[in-house]
Amino acid sequence: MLTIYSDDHHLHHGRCELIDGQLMPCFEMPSRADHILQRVQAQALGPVEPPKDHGREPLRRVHSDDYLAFFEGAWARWQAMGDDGDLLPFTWPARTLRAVKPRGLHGELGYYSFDGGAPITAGTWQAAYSAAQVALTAQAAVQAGADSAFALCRPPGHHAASDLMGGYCYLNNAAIAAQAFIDQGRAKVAILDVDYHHGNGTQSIFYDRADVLFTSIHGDPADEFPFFLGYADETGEGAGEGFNLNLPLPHGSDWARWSQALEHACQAIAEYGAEVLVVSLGVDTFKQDPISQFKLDSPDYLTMGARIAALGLPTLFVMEGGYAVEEIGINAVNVLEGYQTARKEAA
Ligand code: OKP
Ligand code: ZN
Repeated sequence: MLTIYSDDHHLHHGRCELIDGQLMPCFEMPSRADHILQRVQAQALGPVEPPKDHGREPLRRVHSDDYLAFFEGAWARWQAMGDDGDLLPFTWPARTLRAVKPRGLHGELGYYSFDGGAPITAGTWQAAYSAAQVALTAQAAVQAGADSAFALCRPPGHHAASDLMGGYCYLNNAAIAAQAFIDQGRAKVAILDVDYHHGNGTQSIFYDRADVLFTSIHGDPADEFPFFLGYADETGEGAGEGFNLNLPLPHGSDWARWSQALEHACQAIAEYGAEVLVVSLGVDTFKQDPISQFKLDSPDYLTMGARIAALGLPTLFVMEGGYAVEEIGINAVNVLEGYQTARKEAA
């Protein structure tokens, strides 16, 4: 399987995040992608290639122009104010307030975010832009006929909505790739989001559309980030009614329980008649993940990959979360190896 990877992710290294009442070093750190790349190479998964630049246009198909302009320019504005720490929002247009767009940097940042988990640093735009190009380059390989490809994206993307950053995410790599498949002539694209957290950004981008089916298995938002989206009764709206499937699971869910939800999601994808599959691949479902509450073990990821392969669809894997840094490479690449082995046996 081809892997697309860019070193540019090193340009994004947030200093700290607020979690459980404490300032902690960011869990979403550069060594995550480094470990995955090392494992891809150690297991000889396949060639590793840099991204091609597909430009800004495919990003504009998913994100608003004003959001992209704000994100690209935010660091320079922050610097001009004489600051060089991480730029973080601290006020949001919650209930009783108005979602007007303020003029100043901090107001605008609150307008374009939904939490304080997405710091902007000097290199964040470039890292996120390159991650989107990683996704688009891997997408192009699948569109050109490859059975599968792995977009080793960092920062992740599935929490980012059309004009909102949050949850470590800025540009929605998986959504940008799914939209590229549509724009290149695919009629039905399925997204399977196996990250521990609900992919609220991806859901919102495709919520009123029938050409992209969004399915997600995640920690019950009643108890888990992002809290305000990801419930089972969110089934889509308008033309998209019936094309959004949320499968929330309780804290402590293990492979026995998780794999039932995977079966459910896979059946929905098969019934939908998808032509191509985008997997939002988070491995923060791992039992030792420091911020998550599922109990999957490393061998389970091989089985996960094999079940995804049984769908028989061209598949683009897009890296999302996973914070047990020592094991992230083993777990992520296990999914890809499980997939690849099953596809070879089926051929
Ligand atoms: C991203 B992905 C506030 C952050 C709260 C956010 C978790 C984001 C997970 N400091 N936690 O889905 O793995
Ligand atoms: Zn996650």
